Amino acid sequence: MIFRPEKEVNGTCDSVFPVTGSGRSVAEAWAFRMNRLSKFVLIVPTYNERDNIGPLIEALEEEFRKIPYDMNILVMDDNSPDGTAEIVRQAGKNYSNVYLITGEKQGLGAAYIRGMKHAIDGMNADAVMEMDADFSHKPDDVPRLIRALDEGADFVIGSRYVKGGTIPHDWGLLRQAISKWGNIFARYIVGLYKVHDCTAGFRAIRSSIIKRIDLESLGVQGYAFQIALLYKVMASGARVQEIPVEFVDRVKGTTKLGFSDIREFIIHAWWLRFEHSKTFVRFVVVGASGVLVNLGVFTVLINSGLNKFLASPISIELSIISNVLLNNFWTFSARKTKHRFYVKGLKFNVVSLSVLGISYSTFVILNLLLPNLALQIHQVLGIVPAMLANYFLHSYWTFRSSPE
Ligand SMILES: Nc1nc2c(ncn2[C@@H]2O[C@H](COP(=O)(O)OP(=O)(O)O)[C@@H](O)[C@H]2O)c(=O)[nH]1
Ligand SMILES: [Mg+2]
Repeated sequence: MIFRPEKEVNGTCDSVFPVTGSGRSVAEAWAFRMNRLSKFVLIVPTYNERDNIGPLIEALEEEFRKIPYDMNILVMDDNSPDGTAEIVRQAGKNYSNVYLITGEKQGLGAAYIRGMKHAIDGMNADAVMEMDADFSHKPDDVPRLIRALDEGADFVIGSRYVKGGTIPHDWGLLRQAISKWGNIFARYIVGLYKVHDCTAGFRAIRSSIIKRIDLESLGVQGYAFQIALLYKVMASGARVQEIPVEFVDRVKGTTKLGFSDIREFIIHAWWLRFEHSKTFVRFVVVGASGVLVNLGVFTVLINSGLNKFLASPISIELSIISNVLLNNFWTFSARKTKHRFYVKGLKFNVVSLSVLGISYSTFVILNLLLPNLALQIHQVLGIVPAMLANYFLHSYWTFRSSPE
């Protein structure tokens, strides 16, 4: 259901921006660019935020007075049982730029997808913003995000993990771990390593960028939406910029982040990796061929009477050599690295030796702990940690692309 307040308010906005060095007020400088962006829709998803949403709307309206654009708030409320929607309806009577869409609870991502489609197709927004309702994202940071967009970025992230950005100092270890690991997954599993805060829900995005993407096909319901959207916009070549923000812990209400969101996030991260990464698929194929080389050589060597503690590292070494040759000339062949060949060679050797160490120590430990298992099983189990270490070290160090 879409609610539109009937009362119209004249949307004049007195600028409180200081005068810049050039003698032109920032508001004038912004207005200069009005032909590019003019209508903004700030989307706020809510589920049981009755104590936060009223004050947030007030605080945002206060900020909007400093921004010389057509600023609007679209609250996406999933039929919160606590009556959040009623508070938004009341606010809509005072402010003509407050909109509300209610619906069944399907998750944070589903709410954003519906909200963005309505903002762009139904309200003709030039840009949309994402913002939590719980004051974790400070309303007075909104102008900074808009300005970065205005200055040329396509996708601005209010980031906790760039220099100057912060997370709450009293955040529990579990909450910190979820946030940090979410970003580690997004950066190193999905491959978004150029962005430091991939899971942030404080963003300003040009509508033209979202129009390039089929929101319906993102295939996410919950918090995984943040990485799914970021992945697609980066793949489409959007200019992404992070600006530092202080993330404040909510004072009222409770977090809605649930186990099903975390599960969807992890599965989706791997899905994006598999679906889109030719590199990783090639790496897995090369890895499988390495397993065959490793086990084949190992079996031949022990059958010909060689001591198992010698046969193991020799076969590991041979499989590493075959893997790295294939990875260099096939898996990572498209990567342009600025390093000279000998630097790559040196890095390659360091990685190989550590991987050999990991694989061989696993073999020796398993041999001592579980002497009744077949030797081949010890040898294979040694491959698993080695393969992961091998991929990440080579992908993010040896064969890392140089920045353009
Ligand atoms: N519409 C809608 N909003 C949601 C849903 N889940 C969370 N939210 C809102 O999304 C924002 C972020 O959620 P929050 O619980 O603060 O997550 P956290 O900051 O990661 O702990 C808040 O404004 C929530 O009310 C949902 O399923 N539907
Ligand atoms: Mg929150």
